[in-house]
Amino acid sequence: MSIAEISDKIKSDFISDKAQVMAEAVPEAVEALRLSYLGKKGKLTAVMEDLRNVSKEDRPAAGKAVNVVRQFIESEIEALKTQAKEWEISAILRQKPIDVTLPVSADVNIGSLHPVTHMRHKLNQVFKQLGFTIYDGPEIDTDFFNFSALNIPDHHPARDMQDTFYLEGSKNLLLRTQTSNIQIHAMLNEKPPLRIIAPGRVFRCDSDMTHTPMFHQIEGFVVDEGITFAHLKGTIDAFLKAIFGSTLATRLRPSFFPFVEPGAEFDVQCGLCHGKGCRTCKNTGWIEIGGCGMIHPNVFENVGYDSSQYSGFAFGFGIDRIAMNRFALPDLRQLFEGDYKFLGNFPVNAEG
Ligand code: 2NL
Repeated sequence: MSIAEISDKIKSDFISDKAQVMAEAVPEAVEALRLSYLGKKGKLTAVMEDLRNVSKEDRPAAGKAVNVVRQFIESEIEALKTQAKEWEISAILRQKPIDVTLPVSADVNIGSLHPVTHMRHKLNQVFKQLGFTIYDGPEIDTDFFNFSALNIPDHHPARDMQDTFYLEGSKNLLLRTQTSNIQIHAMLNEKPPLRIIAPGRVFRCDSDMTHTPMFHQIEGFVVDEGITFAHLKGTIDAFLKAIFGSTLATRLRPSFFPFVEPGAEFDVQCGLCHGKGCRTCKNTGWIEIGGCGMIHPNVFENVGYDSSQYSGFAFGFGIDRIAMNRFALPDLRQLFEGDYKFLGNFPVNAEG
């Protein structure tokens, strides 16, 4: 046989050997195939060596024939190597199937809600159940929405620079000192009947163990025909029992706020001593929560509501203080220092 004929024979042998390898689909078979054709003792290597024995005039044609087959086999082997990598991966997958239904490792730190966020969610949920809608408003507002509309007189101490953050160079723009500004916006935008809560950040020039310059508040109000103090009392009692526990008593004490008449402060029985008196309630048996009252007719007038047709009640309290009480925190400021180690002590998630 001539070199060209031998080369052709090797090529057709290779094609059937390759088919065999493809059928086996084992990565090692590819290397074995390569060695048996292109290795030191390979079939094609042997033919290349035989070229030396071919006469000078026939050698170029014979060499060309061998080379064509060699290039063919080399490129086929390269393609098989790529294929072998896939076989390798499928072999691994067959050996160790990955169970995608397994739970994530227990020591992954998924974090938790900030105590104030948790409390805010909880309060929103309770008030939603009582039929309230959540309303939002601006943290920077004008004197009208924060003070005048609320019947706070021009020379009230709350308007003092020492208590309120005014924007630089402004006597009119300020950081709201309570979320009541939201209620004024709501009353100007909507018509009664209204049942709204306004949660948000508020700002006051104050900082010590029990005061931070920024804190969180919820104010709520109801406006309709025939709203009485009894509705106020029932609502306060219902939400305090939902947050602090249904076995604790609640009470109202007469108090004064310019935006309500009559006004009151509300307390819940101390959950630690059940009213007996302890350090947390300073031996009074009660925890002070917030203020409330019947909306002052002047406030209605300021937003264009007819106070002979409508009446309403309003209330306000700090979210942070409630979080402090529920989580037994000694220092309010800890809530806003952003210390991961501290916050990690309160592993509450969205379900509470
Ligand atoms: C507090 C203050 C109170 C209100 C808030 C209110 C809002 C409007 C009209 C009338 Cl728009 N009143 N809010 C009323 C009484 C007390 O609480 O945060 N005390 C701790």
